[in-house]
Amino acid sequence: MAAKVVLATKNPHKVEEILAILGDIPGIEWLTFREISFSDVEEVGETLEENAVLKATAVARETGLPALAEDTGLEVEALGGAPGVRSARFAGEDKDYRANNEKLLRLLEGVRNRRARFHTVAVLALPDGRMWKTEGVLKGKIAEAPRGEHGFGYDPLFVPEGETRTLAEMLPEEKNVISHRRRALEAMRTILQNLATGVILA
Ligand code: ITT
Repeated sequence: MAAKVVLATKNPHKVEEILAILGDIPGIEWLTFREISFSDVEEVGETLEENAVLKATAVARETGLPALAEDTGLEVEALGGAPGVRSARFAGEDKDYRANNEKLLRLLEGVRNRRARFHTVAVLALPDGRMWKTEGVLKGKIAEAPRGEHGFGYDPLFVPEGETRTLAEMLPEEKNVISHRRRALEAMRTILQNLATGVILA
Protein backbone atom coordinates (compact mmCIF):
# COMPACT_ATOMS: atom_id res chain seq x y z
CA MET A 1 0.00 0.00 0.00
CA ALA A 2 1.30 3.46 -0.91
CA ALA A 3 2.28 5.94 1.80
CA LYS A 4 0.00 8.97 1.65
CA VAL A 5 1.67 12.40 1.91
CA VAL A 6 -0.28 15.67 1.94
CA LEU A 7 1.03 18.65 -0.04
CA ALA A 8 0.47 21.43 2.47
CA THR A 9 -0.10 24.32 0.07
CA LYS A 10 -3.13 25.87 -1.58
CA ASN A 11 -1.07 27.53 -4.32
CA PRO A 12 -1.87 25.56 -7.53
CA HIS A 13 1.39 26.72 -9.21
CA LYS A 14 3.38 25.24 -6.37
CA VAL A 15 1.38 21.99 -6.48
CA GLU A 16 2.16 21.62 -10.17
CA GLU A 17 5.87 22.26 -9.70
CA ILE A 18 6.20 20.02 -6.63
CA LEU A 19 4.45 17.11 -8.37
CA ALA A 20 6.65 17.58 -11.45
CA ILE A 21 9.71 17.30 -9.19
CA LEU A 22 8.72 14.59 -6.67
CA GLY A 23 5.64 12.99 -8.23
CA ASP A 24 7.63 10.02 -9.56
CA ILE A 25 8.67 8.47 -6.22
CA PRO A 26 7.33 4.88 -6.18
CA GLY A 27 5.13 4.12 -3.20
CA ILE A 28 4.15 7.72 -2.41
CA GLU A 29 0.56 8.80 -3.03
CA TRP A 30 0.36 12.60 -3.02
CA LEU A 31 -2.80 14.22 -1.70
CA THR A 32 -3.28 17.87 -2.71
CA PHE A 33 -5.92 20.36 -1.58
CA ARG A 34 -8.05 18.94 -4.39
CA GLU A 35 -8.19 15.50 -2.73
CA ILE A 36 -8.10 16.37 0.98
CA SER A 37 -9.28 19.40 2.90
CA PHE A 38 -7.18 21.24 5.47
CA SER A 39 -7.41 24.66 7.10
CA ASP A 40 -5.48 27.72 5.99
CA VAL A 41 -2.42 28.31 8.13
CA GLU A 42 -1.53 31.86 9.07
CA GLU A 43 2.06 32.56 8.06
CA VAL A 44 3.04 34.51 11.15
CA GLY A 45 6.66 33.30 11.27
CA GLU A 46 9.60 35.70 11.02
CA THR A 47 11.57 33.35 8.76
CA LEU A 48 10.93 31.02 5.82
CA GLU A 49 11.81 28.09 8.07
CA GLU A 50 9.32 29.09 10.77
CA ASN A 51 6.53 29.41 8.20
CA ALA A 52 7.36 26.10 6.52
CA VAL A 53 7.33 24.39 9.94
CA LEU A 54 4.01 26.06 10.84
CA LYS A 55 2.36 24.90 7.61
CA ALA A 56 3.71 21.32 7.63
CA THR A 57 3.05 20.63 11.31
CA ALA A 58 -0.46 22.12 11.29
CA VAL A 59 -1.52 20.10 8.25
CA ALA A 60 0.09 16.88 9.55
CA ARG A 61 -1.75 17.30 12.84
CA GLU A 62 -5.09 18.12 11.21
CA THR A 63 -5.03 15.33 8.62
CA GLY A 64 -3.18 12.70 10.66
CA LEU A 65 -0.86 12.15 7.66
CA PRO A 66 2.72 13.16 6.78
CA ALA A 67 2.66 16.65 5.27
CA LEU A 68 5.16 18.45 3.03
CA ALA A 69 5.21 22.25 3.04
CA GLU A 70 7.59 24.83 1.67
CA ASP A 71 8.01 28.55 2.09
CA THR A 72 9.76 30.55 -0.60
CA GLY A 73 11.09 34.10 -0.63
CA LEU A 74 12.78 36.37 -3.13
CA GLU A 75 15.79 38.02 -1.47
CA VAL A 76 17.07 41.14 -3.22
CA GLU A 77 20.56 42.26 -2.20
CA ALA A 78 20.04 46.01 -2.73
CA LEU A 79 16.89 45.83 -0.58
CA GLY A 80 18.66 44.16 2.34
CA GLY A 81 17.05 40.78 1.59
CA ALA A 82 13.47 42.08 1.06
CA PRO A 83 10.83 41.05 0.22
CA GLY A 84 12.09 37.72 1.68
CA VAL A 85 9.62 36.09 4.04
CA ARG A 86 7.05 38.74 3.02
CA SER A 87 7.26 37.93 -0.72
CA ALA A 88 3.60 36.87 -1.08
CA ARG A 89 2.22 40.07 0.47
CA PHE A 90 4.90 42.57 -0.60
CA ALA A 91 2.41 45.05 -2.11
CA GLY A 92 -0.52 44.25 0.19
CA GLU A 93 -2.57 41.45 1.71
CA ASP A 94 -4.21 40.07 -1.42
CA LYS A 95 -1.20 38.24 -2.98
CA ASP A 96 -1.38 40.12 -6.28
CA TYR A 97 1.61 39.01 -8.40
CA ARG A 98 1.45 41.99 -10.76
CA ALA A 99 1.33 44.55 -7.93
CA ASN A 100 4.27 42.81 -6.21
CA ASN A 101 6.34 42.93 -9.39
CA GLU A 102 5.51 46.60 -10.00
CA LYS A 103 6.52 47.50 -6.46
CA LEU A 104 9.80 45.64 -6.83
CA LEU A 105 10.64 47.42 -10.09
CA ARG A 106 9.77 50.78 -8.55
CA LEU A 107 12.07 50.19 -5.58
CA LEU A 108 14.90 49.18 -7.93
CA GLU A 109 14.53 52.12 -10.33
CA GLY A 110 18.02 53.44 -11.06
CA VAL A 111 19.62 50.76 -8.86
CA ARG A 112 22.59 49.08 -10.58
CA ASN A 113 22.98 46.16 -8.18
CA ARG A 114 20.19 43.81 -9.34
CA ARG A 115 21.53 40.69 -7.58
CA ALA A 116 18.86 38.50 -5.98
CA ARG A 117 18.10 34.92 -5.03
CA PHE A 118 15.10 32.70 -4.58
CA HIS A 119 15.26 30.77 -1.32
CA THR A 120 13.05 27.78 -0.50
CA VAL A 121 12.81 25.98 2.82
CA ALA A 122 10.91 22.68 2.70
CA VAL A 123 9.64 20.77 5.73
CA LEU A 124 8.24 17.24 5.94
CA ALA A 125 6.32 16.75 9.19
CA LEU A 126 4.78 13.60 10.64
CA PRO A 127 1.67 13.69 12.85
CA ASP A 128 3.80 12.60 15.85
CA GLY A 129 5.96 15.74 15.64
CA ARG A 130 9.04 14.36 13.86
CA MET A 131 10.21 16.58 10.99
CA TRP A 132 12.89 17.01 8.34
CA LYS A 133 14.03 20.32 6.79
CA THR A 134 15.85 21.04 3.55
CA GLU A 135 16.59 24.17 1.56
CA GLY A 136 17.41 25.31 -1.94
CA VAL A 137 18.70 28.54 -3.47
CA LEU A 138 18.69 29.91 -7.02
CA LYS A 139 20.93 32.92 -7.64
CA GLY A 140 20.20 35.50 -10.30
CA LYS A 141 19.26 39.07 -10.95
CA ILE A 142 16.18 41.24 -11.34
CA ALA A 143 15.36 42.28 -14.93
CA GLU A 144 14.50 45.87 -15.89
CA ALA A 145 10.98 44.86 -17.05
CA PRO A 146 8.80 41.73 -16.85
CA ARG A 147 9.22 39.15 -19.64
CA GLY A 148 7.53 35.80 -20.29
CA GLU A 149 4.24 34.07 -19.68
CA HIS A 150 5.21 30.88 -17.82
CA GLY A 151 5.56 30.25 -14.09
CA PHE A 152 4.11 32.56 -11.45
CA GLY A 153 4.94 35.22 -8.89
CA TYR A 154 8.26 36.98 -9.54
CA ASP A 155 9.26 34.64 -12.41
CA PRO A 156 8.85 37.35 -15.13
CA LEU A 157 11.45 39.49 -13.34
CA PHE A 158 14.02 36.85 -12.37
CA VAL A 159 16.98 35.98 -14.61
CA PRO A 160 18.94 33.00 -13.21
CA GLU A 161 22.75 33.20 -13.16
CA GLY A 162 24.21 32.14 -16.52
CA GLU A 163 20.89 32.76 -18.33
CA THR A 164 19.56 35.60 -20.45
CA ARG A 165 15.91 34.56 -20.16
CA THR A 166 13.67 35.15 -17.17
CA LEU A 167 12.19 32.11 -15.41
CA ALA A 168 8.86 33.02 -17.02
CA GLU A 169 10.45 32.73 -20.48
CA MET A 170 11.55 29.17 -19.76
CA LEU A 171 9.36 26.14 -20.20
CA PRO A 172 8.09 24.68 -16.90
CA GLU A 173 10.38 21.66 -17.34
CA GLU A 174 13.39 23.98 -17.77
CA LYS A 175 12.56 25.94 -14.60
CA ASN A 176 11.98 22.72 -12.68
CA VAL A 177 15.50 21.45 -13.46
CA ILE A 178 17.30 24.45 -11.93
CA SER A 179 14.87 26.00 -9.48
CA HIS A 180 15.24 26.76 -5.76
CA ARG A 181 12.20 24.50 -5.28
CA ARG A 182 13.91 21.65 -7.16
CA ARG A 183 17.02 21.96 -5.01
CA ALA A 184 15.09 21.97 -1.73
CA LEU A 185 12.79 19.12 -2.73
CA GLU A 186 15.46 16.93 -4.31
CA ALA A 187 17.18 16.92 -0.91
CA MET A 188 13.93 15.50 0.51
CA ARG A 189 13.82 12.56 -1.94
CA THR A 190 15.67 9.98 0.18
CA ILE A 191 13.54 10.76 3.21
CA LEU A 192 10.38 10.28 1.15
CA GLN A 193 11.76 7.02 -0.29
CA ASN A 194 12.36 5.82 3.28
CA LEU A 195 8.78 6.73 4.13
CA ALA A 196 7.54 4.84 1.06
CA THR A 197 9.47 1.68 1.93
CA GLY A 198 8.64 1.75 5.63
CA VAL A 199 12.21 2.52 6.81
CA ILE A 200 10.60 5.55 8.44
CA LEU A 201 7.29 4.59 10.04
CA ALA A 202 4.63 7.31 9.79
P1 ITT B 1 1.47 28.48 0.37
O1 ITT B 1 1.86 29.27 1.57
O2 ITT B 1 0.07 27.97 0.40
O3 ITT B 1 2.45 27.39 0.06
P2 ITT B 1 1.98 30.97 -1.02
O4 ITT B 1 1.71 31.47 -2.39
O5 ITT B 1 1.47 31.77 0.14
O6 ITT B 1 1.50 29.45 -0.92
P3 ITT B 1 4.64 31.51 -0.04
O7 ITT B 1 4.16 31.91 1.29
O8 ITT B 1 5.84 30.62 -0.11
O9 ITT B 1 3.52 30.76 -0.89
O10 ITT B 1 4.79 32.85 -0.88
C1 ITT B 1 5.85 33.12 -1.59
C2 ITT B 1 5.54 34.12 -2.67
O11 ITT B 1 6.77 34.21 -3.36
C3 ITT B 1 4.50 33.66 -3.70
O12 ITT B 1 3.24 34.18 -3.48
C4 ITT B 1 5.11 34.20 -4.99
O13 ITT B 1 4.77 35.56 -5.13
C5 ITT B 1 6.58 34.11 -4.73
N1 ITT B 1 7.15 32.86 -5.23
C6 ITT B 1 7.27 31.67 -4.57
N2 ITT B 1 7.85 30.75 -5.36
C7 ITT B 1 8.11 31.35 -6.52
C8 ITT B 1 8.69 30.94 -7.74
O14 ITT B 1 9.11 29.69 -7.92
N3 ITT B 1 8.80 31.83 -8.72
C9 ITT B 1 8.36 33.10 -8.57
N4 ITT B 1 7.79 33.58 -7.46
C10 ITT B 1 7.66 32.72 -6.44
